[in-house]
Amino acid sequence: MDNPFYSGTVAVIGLGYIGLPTAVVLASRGVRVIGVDVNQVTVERVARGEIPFFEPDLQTSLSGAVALGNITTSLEVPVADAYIIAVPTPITPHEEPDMSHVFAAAASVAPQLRPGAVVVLESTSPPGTTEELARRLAAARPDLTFPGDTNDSPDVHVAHCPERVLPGRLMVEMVENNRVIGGLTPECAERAAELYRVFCRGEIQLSDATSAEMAKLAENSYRDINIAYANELSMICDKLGLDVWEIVKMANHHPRVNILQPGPGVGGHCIAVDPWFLVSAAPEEAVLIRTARMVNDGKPVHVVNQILKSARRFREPVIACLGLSYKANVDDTRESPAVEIVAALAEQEPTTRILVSDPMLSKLPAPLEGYENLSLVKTQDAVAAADIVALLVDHNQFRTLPRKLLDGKVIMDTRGIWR
Ligand code: SAJ
Repeated sequence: MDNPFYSGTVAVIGLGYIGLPTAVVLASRGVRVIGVDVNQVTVERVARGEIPFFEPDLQTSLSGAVALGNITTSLEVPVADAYIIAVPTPITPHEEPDMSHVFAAAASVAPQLRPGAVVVLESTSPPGTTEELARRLAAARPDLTFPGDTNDSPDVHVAHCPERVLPGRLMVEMVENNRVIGGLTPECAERAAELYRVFCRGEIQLSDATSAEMAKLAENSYRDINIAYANELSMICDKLGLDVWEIVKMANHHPRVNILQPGPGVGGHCIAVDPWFLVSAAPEEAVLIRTARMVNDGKPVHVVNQILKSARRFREPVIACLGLSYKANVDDTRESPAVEIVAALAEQEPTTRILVSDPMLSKLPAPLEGYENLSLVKTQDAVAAADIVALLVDHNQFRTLPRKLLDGKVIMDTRGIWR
């Protein structure tokens, strides 16, 4: 209990998929947390103890933290002992990193800094971002010392601590995963590590900020490349009339082979985005990384073409699309290949009825609104009315669907769960 952060205040900037669980975990350990977001609805809902998105165990933990009085929310960045920046780092339409949210957060943190403060960037960022963040803070606060300004301990410590948690297992992995913490100086890394030791039971590896940024990008690019390999195999198998799931299962019996699962494409706000940061940082060198992105981005088009090929066998085909989220058992539809596939079908076949079902969603996501041939219905109704059933997400509810409902239908199982 000698950790200074137990008696301090931590501001978490960004109450999204990473910031909110981080704020909740800190608050449930007794730290006073102020969650900051630019979205007024989020700020109000979290203050009332309501989660803005589904994640197992998040609701219980948030309710507990609110009841303890350890978490409050604000639209403004307060004065705090530590600041964790967990804001989105998307890509532009030209696949360049868009760091505007990080630098806007830095601009709002700067006026509140006091000597002794720690600033941690959690958002996945291109190499060099944490250094740039510190430069901007220093420019805004010439009255304070920053890492590199002095041989003594600076007034403000700055570090990068990339998140590694898997949506669907956030609350478990937040506590149990090992973490990398890269400081602008070793002392910065150590100060930030102190903060994360409040809740992190995994090993904390200390490094420099740019190496920590690079390590995170290497992790997500590694996964993207491996999924691309599975997706490329699936397209080769489609061409050759082979069962890719059987092939992957056989190949994985080799002691040093572990091929991932093919799917309809790669979605989410991490794997489909982060590798582009490396492509942007080293365009000539990142050949494999760019190619993997293109293979995975090409997979939804392949699935659409397969569905349309089957649809031509019917005079007035009805297509059921099961699942819209980017992966199983989450309600997040960001960069979802399923959404892309359904939108392309609705667009390309305006007279074909498309019935969509996702037990995790109560309404169609924005990109699918306004199509007259598209409706969100119950799974069993969608399947019963359909000629073609396209399984796009491997939600548990779809795994347990009675198989006899599928009799006589053309099945396009992009996740291989009904084999
Ligand atoms: N997918 C496949 N086949 C597979 C595995 C995944 O098609 O065998 C697809 C999923 O359906 C989904 C996409 O890939 O569309 C990404 O899903 P995921 O479960 O692989 O990863 P995310 O995006 O939910 O979380 C990743 C994780 N990174 C790694 O596993 C290296 C997580 O640890 C990170 O914290 C997260 O990105 C992040 O925020 O960076």
